[in-house]
Amino acid sequence: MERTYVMIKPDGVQRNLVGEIISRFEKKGLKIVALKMLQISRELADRHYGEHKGKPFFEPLVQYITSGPVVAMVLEGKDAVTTVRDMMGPTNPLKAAPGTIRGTFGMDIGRNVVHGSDAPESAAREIALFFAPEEIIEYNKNVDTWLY
Ligand code: FUP
Repeated sequence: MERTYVMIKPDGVQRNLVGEIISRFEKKGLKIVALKMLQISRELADRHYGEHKGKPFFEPLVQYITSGPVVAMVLEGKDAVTTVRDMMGPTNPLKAAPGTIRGTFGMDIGRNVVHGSDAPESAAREIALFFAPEEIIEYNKNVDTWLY
């Protein structure tokens, strides 16, 4: 099963959307295998968003992501990376279809509520950046497989 890194950003926490967003992923059938709240340090933000260093939006992005607590999680399921990306909608919430998380809850590219890894390789990197191996829990759900 594929895993992806998902993070409810500071605006999502401030706006009381934590339960709503996690609930969407749970109802879809993705399995939560790690979950925690944390305050991102400047150093961690630099590492997480390293690919954007030097871009004009980098500094505001780091300011934003370190501005308050985030809720970090690892989700597991079939095509988890793409499934989460489709559920979030594109980076710019104004371009995101109604019904997606960003399309439903966002107005500003710099306050886009949620993060999800963009490829299995970045998922592996981001999971390792935010979680120690022992924080990721392997467990079975006691339902028939078709119930997820
Ligand atoms: P995404 O994978 O959808 O999170 O998007 P990117 O990795 O391209 O961008 C990471 C974050 O940088 C976005 F969530 C928001 C921010 N960003 C801007 O503020 N302005 C831009 O033009 C592009 C990205």
